[in-house]
Amino acid sequence: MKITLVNPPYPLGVHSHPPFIPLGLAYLGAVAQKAGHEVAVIDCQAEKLTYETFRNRIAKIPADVIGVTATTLLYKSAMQLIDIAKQVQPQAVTMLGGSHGTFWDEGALNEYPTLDIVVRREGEQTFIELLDKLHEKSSIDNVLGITFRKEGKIIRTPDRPFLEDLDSLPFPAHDLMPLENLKHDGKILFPLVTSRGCVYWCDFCSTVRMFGRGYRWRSAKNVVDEMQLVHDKYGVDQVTFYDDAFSVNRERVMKICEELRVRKLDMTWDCGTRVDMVDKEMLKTMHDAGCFCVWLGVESGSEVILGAMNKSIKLDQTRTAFKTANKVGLMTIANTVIGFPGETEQTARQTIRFIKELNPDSVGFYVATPYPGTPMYEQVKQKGWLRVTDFDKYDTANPTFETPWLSMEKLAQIRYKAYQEFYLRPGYVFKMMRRGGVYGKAGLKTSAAYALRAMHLRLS
Ligand code: B12
Ligand code: SF4
Repeated sequence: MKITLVNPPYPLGVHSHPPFIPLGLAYLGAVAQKAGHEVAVIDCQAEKLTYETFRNRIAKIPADVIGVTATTLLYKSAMQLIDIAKQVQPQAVTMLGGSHGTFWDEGALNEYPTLDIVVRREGEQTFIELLDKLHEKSSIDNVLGITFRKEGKIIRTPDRPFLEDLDSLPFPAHDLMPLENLKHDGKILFPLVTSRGCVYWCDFCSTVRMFGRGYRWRSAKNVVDEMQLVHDKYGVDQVTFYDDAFSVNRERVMKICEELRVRKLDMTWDCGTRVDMVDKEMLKTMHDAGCFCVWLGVESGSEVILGAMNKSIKLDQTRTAFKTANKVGLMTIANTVIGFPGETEQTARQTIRFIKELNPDSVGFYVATPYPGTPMYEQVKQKGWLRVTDFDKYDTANPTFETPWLSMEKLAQIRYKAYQEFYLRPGYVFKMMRRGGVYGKAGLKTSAAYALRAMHLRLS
């Protein structure tokens, strides 16, 4: 069968990121190719396509199946593409997958008659089984993990059990991607996902509900084989790990580092994990094996809010993780969530103070956003706090709900002040000057942008 997989563009006017290889589509492309299908990918972000230019592009690729991926932020954009695809190629079966459709399956099918099937959660096995059934023109009623329309009704089949052996997956089909358009400073940053799922259950997190409460991982050999492949095939010397919690299995991390050492694979990499899942020996081993930066989930500087989030960490664990990472020479990036239900101006200020104390190399102050499928979404809806229902605005830069303790306006101000206070500290500027290189420059650029904005506001 002929399959076209599509990464939608960002909605206009939202905070967008530079394009990266959409790994979900790269995995789906790989398994579909392995099963003998012909696959094309249209990456609207990398190719800078608008809805109109997408119409021309999709018209030129006849397809039996057109599958679009979407997070919540990209949902409406994805659905516009599905509308266009159905107009241009009415014979094609349209599918939606990803972290929004998984929890908005009935909503999507009700809102968009041009959508045929939603694939929920982890997609590889479901996709291949669906393609088989569609190819044979047989019933899809027994395919696990899908939601679809049948005789005017919406049918949801039971969830599919998660794939146990992640090593059985082929490597992502990078060659399907418009790699030339994915270069940053002349280089492509290849992402790897080496584990799926998480052992925790934070109330704001959509990913653990997508990939399950349980940690599944690829073997060290399989991970390093993929690193070796991108190194040898594309000549790259840096990769990034997209895992939510890279170091849940400490022994595996140590084995990955050992495998890199034995193969003398000289590559740099970064990864993200939890502050309670690192220790000095492991961080030092990671550093010696090419890791230059760890992203750590700090989330809040208030233990009350951490408790409300169900994050299961203590501030002292965070302090120790940052100190240790710095000591072994790793750069650190802190992620925080502000405006979680229960947050007050005072607890938000505690977070800002805490971040300044930790003194990471970079920080993200993400506004708590109620993604469908999470307990936070249910709570916000049930309490009547939700103010913004347009998913185009769910970019974590802008508030979407307000609580009795914090208004949306105040939260937006706090977020701006948080960045300003962090990046305008002389200590930070000196640290970035000392660091130099690409990362030092990036830090200084951010500081300069906040300084200019502050001057502009003062003058206007
Ligand atoms: C890396 C990453 C990023 C990167 C790169 C994104 C990219 N282009 O790949 C950057 C930094 C740009 C980013 C930005 C954002 N991200 Co982000 N990101 C991730 C992360 C950690 C990994 C993504 C990934 O590659 N996963 C691995 C692949 C294999 O999974 P997948 O894409 O979901 O695909 C599988 C299934 O969903 C399904 N599937 C997906 N699409 C389709 C399509 C079809 C047709 C079918 C059949 C199946 C199918 O099959 C795939 C294979 O199993 C995820 C968390 C996670 N573990 O997934 C968060 C995550 C996707 N991000 C999230 C968020 C909130 C954001 C931002 C809004 C804000 C932010 N704080 O940065 C922006 C929005 C960007 C956007 N494009 O929408 C949330 C999304 C929640 C939601 N409901 O929308 C997640 C789930 C994190 C979380 N903790 O909840 N992100
Ligand atoms: S630790 Fe991270 S991945 Fe795990 S549930 Fe919490 S936010 Fe999600």
